[in-house]
Amino acid sequence: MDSFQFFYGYIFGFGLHHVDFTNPHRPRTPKFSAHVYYNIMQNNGFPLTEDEKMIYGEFKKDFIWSSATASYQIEGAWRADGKGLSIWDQFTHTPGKIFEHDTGDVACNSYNKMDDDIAALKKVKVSHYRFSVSWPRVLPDGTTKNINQAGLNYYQRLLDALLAANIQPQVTLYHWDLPQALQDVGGWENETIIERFRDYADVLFQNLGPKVKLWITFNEPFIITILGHVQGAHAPGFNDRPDTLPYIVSHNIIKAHAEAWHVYNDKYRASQKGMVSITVNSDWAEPRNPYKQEDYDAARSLVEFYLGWYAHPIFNGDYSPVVKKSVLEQSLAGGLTKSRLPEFTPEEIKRINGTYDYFGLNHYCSVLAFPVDFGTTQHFEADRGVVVISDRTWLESGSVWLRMTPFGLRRLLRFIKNEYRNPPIIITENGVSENGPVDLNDVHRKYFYEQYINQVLKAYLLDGVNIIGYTAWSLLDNLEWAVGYTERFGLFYVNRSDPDLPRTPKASVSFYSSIISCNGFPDPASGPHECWNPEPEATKEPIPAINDVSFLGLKLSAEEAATGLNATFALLIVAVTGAVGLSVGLLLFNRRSKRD
Ligand code: GBH
Repeated sequence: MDSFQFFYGYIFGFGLHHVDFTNPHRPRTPKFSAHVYYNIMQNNGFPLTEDEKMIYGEFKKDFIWSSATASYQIEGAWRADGKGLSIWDQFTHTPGKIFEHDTGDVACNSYNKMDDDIAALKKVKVSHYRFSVSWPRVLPDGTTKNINQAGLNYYQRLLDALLAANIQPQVTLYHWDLPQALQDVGGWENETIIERFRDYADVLFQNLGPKVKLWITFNEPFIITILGHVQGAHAPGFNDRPDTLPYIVSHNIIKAHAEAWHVYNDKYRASQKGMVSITVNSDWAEPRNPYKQEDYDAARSLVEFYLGWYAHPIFNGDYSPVVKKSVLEQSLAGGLTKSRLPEFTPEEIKRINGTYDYFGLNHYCSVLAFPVDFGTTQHFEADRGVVVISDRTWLESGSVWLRMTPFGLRRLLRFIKNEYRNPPIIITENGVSENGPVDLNDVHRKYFYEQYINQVLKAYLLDGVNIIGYTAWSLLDNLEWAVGYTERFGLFYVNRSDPDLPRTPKASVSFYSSIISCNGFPDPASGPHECWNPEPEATKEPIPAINDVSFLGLKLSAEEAATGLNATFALLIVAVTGAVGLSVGLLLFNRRSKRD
């Protein structure tokens, strides 16, 4: 318990119990650590929780194993062969929008390096490849008045190369690069975009459809809406009407999706026999305080506003009751006479409902939610009324927003099963980043894929979720939107200081590839299994020189510091400065062992 600490008196409390020294009775209250310690004793150690335990088994036969990219993030060739400009060309060339002024002008130069990309896919042994079509590459001004044959040819060649490699294409129509010409007339805010998108979809179905069985209309309508039209962190960069714009934009996107689905259904399904759907993204949310009903409601609201916003009209019909109620109440609170959420007519509800052939899901992480009352503020955030934080024990990644939370994926999959009547689900993105120095031995990514994919297996085998595919984001390190090339999600490292932009596999490639070959996780107890064959470590890149270490005014290179006398050196500084010195000594020692 907290007690007298000699020189420090009562200011430091070392106790498992808090003692109130202002109270003559000196009451003791257990701290959180007391509960933690109690559990350690009860368990006589640290057994894995149910969430953490691996299970073994296989996915469905003919499971879709894929990896994904998007046109603006990899293609480059931003003005080649008649391509029109997109809102991302415009946005990245606007000063102050992108970290270090990075652009997609060259990106991974995939427009000219198709063979390298196919070789990479073959190495991973995926059955599918998810890529997106650049709308302005095919229709430079966004309309069908002018079809750019050179652009179509590029995608034709890509499809042929994939099929020749026995890799099935999964094609996204819209991964955020809207033709600038359409933005100039209002973009997603102008409802004529619905027709434009339908016509664009028609061109792709007609020209590429004979070679494509899997289509995705929109990638992440939530991000298009919120980052593009509320926060302004993504193109087109609007943040001036957070009360109305998100609802107008989303309304048009949902209708555009439905029209594209109907075109396929009416004109192409019979001959092409493919599947068309939308990919929504969502975090999973847990209550910040598991003892508070309000926090459960906030967690629910977060997910309803994330994927429910789009999935409810498409899978169940009309906007979700939670979304309708929240926007209406906040609108009325702000003195309006009706909701800022537009209404679908009964005919529209019918036309949109059921426009799916599977459920496309992008998922990265979970958050902890709690409610916040924003008063009468007229803003999307206030309508949702939720704020989120992370649990600080969740492992970090190369992106601040992404903490490793494998358990959340299984819960989200169960949510989708229960909410939308057990549709077939394809995970169309899931992955993790790193930033900073290059290390091809990406243990964090192996861990991420192992843990997340194992949760997907649990959802399938234990919860009966109808999961038919999984897609790793991303095949290549690429332009990570507003943060440029700093956050690297690739299975392959792309060396940007080499003008040839070579792709080098990270260690996670052979690991993911093993999961694919085994179609899941074989039980090591019944092994060894031929399919399970991850390479022990990636090809070693020479590690960039370690910076000089400055300590107590001494300039030491790590090499010098480490040579000969790790122990002595560490001890020496320990003698001088105590604990701080010890950690520096250990740091240098660690670096040395890593280099060995
Ligand atoms: C997906 O978006 C995208 O489909 C894909 O293109 C992208 O590369 C990938 O995930 C990784 O981000 O910096 O705090 O403003 C997922 C949604 C959009 C979440 C960008 C993070 C930036 C948050 N992501 N967002 S912040």
